Amino acid sequence: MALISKLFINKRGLDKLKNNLKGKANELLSRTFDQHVTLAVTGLSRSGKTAFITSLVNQLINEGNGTKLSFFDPVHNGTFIAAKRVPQKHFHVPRFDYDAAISALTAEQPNWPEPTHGISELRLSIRYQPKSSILKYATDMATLTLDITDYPGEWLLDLPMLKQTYQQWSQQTYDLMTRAPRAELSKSFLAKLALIDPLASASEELLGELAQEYTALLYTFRYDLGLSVIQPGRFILPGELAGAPILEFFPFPALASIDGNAYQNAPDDSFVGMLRSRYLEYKEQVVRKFYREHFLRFDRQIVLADCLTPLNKGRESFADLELAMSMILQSYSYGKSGLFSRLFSPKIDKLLFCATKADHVTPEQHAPMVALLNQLIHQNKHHISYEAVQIKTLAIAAVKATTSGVSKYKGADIPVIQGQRLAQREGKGATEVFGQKITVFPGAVPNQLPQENYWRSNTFNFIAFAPLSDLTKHQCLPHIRMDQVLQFLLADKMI
Ligand SMILES: Nc1nc2c(ncn2[C@@H]2O[C@H](COP(=O)(O)OP(=O)(O)OP(=O)(O)O)[C@@H](O)[C@H]2O)c(=O)[nH]1
Ligand SMILES: [Mg+2]
Repeated sequence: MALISKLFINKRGLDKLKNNLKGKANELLSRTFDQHVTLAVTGLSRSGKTAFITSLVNQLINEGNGTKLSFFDPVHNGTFIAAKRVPQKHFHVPRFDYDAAISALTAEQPNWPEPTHGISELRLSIRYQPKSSILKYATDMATLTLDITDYPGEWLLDLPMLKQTYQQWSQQTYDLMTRAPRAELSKSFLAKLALIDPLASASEELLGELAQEYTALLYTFRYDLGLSVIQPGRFILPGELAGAPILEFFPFPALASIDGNAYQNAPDDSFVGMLRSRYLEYKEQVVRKFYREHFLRFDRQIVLADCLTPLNKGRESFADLELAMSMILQSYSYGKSGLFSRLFSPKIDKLLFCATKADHVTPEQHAPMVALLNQLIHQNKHHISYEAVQIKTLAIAAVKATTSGVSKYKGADIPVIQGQRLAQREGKGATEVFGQKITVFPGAVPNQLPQENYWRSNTFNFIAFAPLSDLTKHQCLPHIRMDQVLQFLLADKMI
């Protein structure tokens, strides 16, 4: 009897041990197979990065609470379990302030999140039931760790500088500053430069003043004229470099007229010597460093583009967006001839372009929005060969601020949107909400790059809307196609 019970205990013990071991093995296996994705979100200032990340996080952590993610397979198939915020990976990178953003959107008097000025990070841990991958044999529950990075698209505008000498960059910038729409505003700055002997010994004070003037011009180009090509990008979005001398340089156009030898041998303390060394330092310590420390670890990239604001501002603003997009795209130009792949070895495998703020137009305009963004992207296709990178384009609204419907006008049905008007001082951070509710047809979006006749008869009327007023923190934000965003970016990692 004693022997039988001993055997029994042993058998029980053995089973326990086996189960324990199996559990440990499963844990080990699932840890080995746990997925990790580093998602980078970029776009020029005001393109909608903060709203996008806030909505993406909000949709995932509140899944099940009013979520409309029907095109996101893990939710549609019921394999999504839950998502939560966990401490981010890099403690030296500022935290993405989700709480401030969601508080602004869900306040009694709702408002858009404040503009941000640099890089930030946030980590989500997403639990799901593996159904198709090898993981299903090991565990009932797997984790996808998602690192999200927000960084200014302006920083990507600097990539082309890496292949330019200070002389070449000066010339190119000068060409831009002497053409409409920048020429008029640049006149007085360029006149001051014309009085300086580039080889004379530099006054640091004058150099600092002129750098400030150049920076002020860049702010005006961006926020008053609505232009997109701002170089160097850090001058208006310095991040942690605000006030550092590395940001105190500017283009010096007179260089074309000085002798090549004199330029090469210009002493370090001459005007041109000092400008040149700051330019070189900027390329090394700022541009190259950003690509090395951040860009190279991104797995998937979302590029947000607000095409509607430049369309509303007019031809020059739109043409500048075209140029900026082609500069930004150089960072994803992975073909063998691409500048980027010659300098670095990126690993991005999915690239999503989103035309943001789609709730500003009536739904049938979303297809033209996508077509327009595709043209902006593909006009550069002859230099770009996206080897091994999957690309998608979507028209989205991260936080939908309007409702759409149909209205009668002169006996005919016309599509309209309705929302609460917002008066906004772009770029300065201050926003003011008007209570006025309006119903409008904002106009048609051209489905290709607008030609001369479009600008002559342009009736597009972009209206800034306030966020809807009945949003709450623990419910999902209303959106357009954020589920398709999640499907493209994450679904293949959650099978
Ligand atoms: N209606 C609507 N407006 C949006 C949406 N996303 C952004 N906006 C508007 O665009 C503005 C800029 O959005 P942000 O998310 O702050 O843009 P950002 O790219 O983070 O801007 P910076 O931090 O300045 O670089 C907001 O203040 C809103 O007015 C959207 O989905 N719908
Ligand atoms: Mg932001």
